[in-house]
Amino acid sequence: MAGAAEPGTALKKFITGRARKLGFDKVGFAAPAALTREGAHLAGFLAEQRHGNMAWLASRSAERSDLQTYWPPVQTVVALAMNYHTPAPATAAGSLRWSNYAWGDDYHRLIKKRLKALLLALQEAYPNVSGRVCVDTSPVMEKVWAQRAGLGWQGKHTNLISRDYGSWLFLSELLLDVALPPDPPFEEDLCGSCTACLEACPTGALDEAYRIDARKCISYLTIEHREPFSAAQADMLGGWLYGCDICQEVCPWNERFGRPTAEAAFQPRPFVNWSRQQWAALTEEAWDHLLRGSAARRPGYRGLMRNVAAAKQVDTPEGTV
Ligand code: B12
Ligand code: SF4
Ligand code: SF4
Repeated sequence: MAGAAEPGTALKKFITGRARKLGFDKVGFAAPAALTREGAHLAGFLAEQRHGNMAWLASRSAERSDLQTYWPPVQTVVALAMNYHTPAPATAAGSLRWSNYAWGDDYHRLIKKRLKALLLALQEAYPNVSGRVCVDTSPVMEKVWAQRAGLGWQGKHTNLISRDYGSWLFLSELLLDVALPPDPPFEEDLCGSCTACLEACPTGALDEAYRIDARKCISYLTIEHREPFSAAQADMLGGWLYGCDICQEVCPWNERFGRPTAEAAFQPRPFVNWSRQQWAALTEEAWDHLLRGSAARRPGYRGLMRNVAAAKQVDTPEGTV
């Protein structure tokens, strides 16, 4: 374990400076207390089967609710966020919709690499410090830690929103075994009386403010659901082939503060506005080549083809969306 006498503010400055150089847009620090209230929310979510077939959420719920169960040496959570928003590519006639977060390269790989570089730089300067890097797949409630570290608040659509980038942020953490002074948590709820996301969700997945039923969420259905669709599930997809951005697109914080990322790796790949015909003609071999290094490999070839068959082309006066 690193020395408790380490000058905390200098270390925080070092971490923040390096993180920014590595392309992280927001950085904050939190103390790793057990998540009593949020753990109870997670337990309620699981008890109501809102997680669908994401058994991995349930199997490590004790670690999610208490970071010390996950990594006992933890004394500080460095919460980081990276803006991924890019302007929408022109919509071609007949194209199916593809969620912004997966337009470019796989964020898991990119961010993990940067987190490891951050930890390495830290250990070069402070050799006694140990750490663990987390992005998405670790049993860590990332939105909660981002809020505790002062990065933003969890909106009614359940995503973490910041004042300066809206919610188009990837979250990640560096857990450290050294105690650093925490930043003030983000205490405000800036949703106010707005309910735009709840009204816009086409499937009723946001059945209560701040709560999601993943089984009805297009993102879950197109990415995490592993079985063939029932007729009712297929109907829910609307024009979405992979993921869904509706609740974020209608959010006034994104309309006002969403801005293009400087990260070249997140720029849209050409296939994000392909038509159903183009997707339907894709062989498994071509899929393997096309989606190399993309987060959208997750449902596999068969899952994507299931989505292609179910997603609808919706015609509007402006063209096809
Ligand atoms: C499981 C998961 C999903 C599931 C479930 C979504 C969800 N909201 O939980 C599905 C597949 C649907 C999904 C979809 C998406 N996801 Co996702 N997902 C995760 C994952 C792996 C775990 C989240 C989790 O713990 N859920 C469990 C539930 C209980 O948590 P929760 O909904 O946040 O619950 C909190 C509140 O809702 C509230 N609450 C719950 N019940 C109650 C009850 C009461 C009474 C009250 C008051 C409050 C309350 O308290 C809970 C604790 O704070 C995280 C990564 C991670 N390790 O954290 C990424 C993550 C949340 N996803 C992310 C993204 C980008 C998305 C999508 C936008 C992708 C897309 N465009 O298709 C969508 C957004 C859909 C949405 N509206 O949430 C990002 C979000 C970034 C951000 N700015 O917040 C994360 C953080 C990944 C990352 N590393 O960046 N995701
Ligand atoms: S991602 Fe789409 S389906 Fe899921 S909650 Fe948001 S609007 Fe609803
Ligand atoms: S759309 Fe409105 S209610 Fe929903 S998250 Fe954004 S500000 Fe909050």
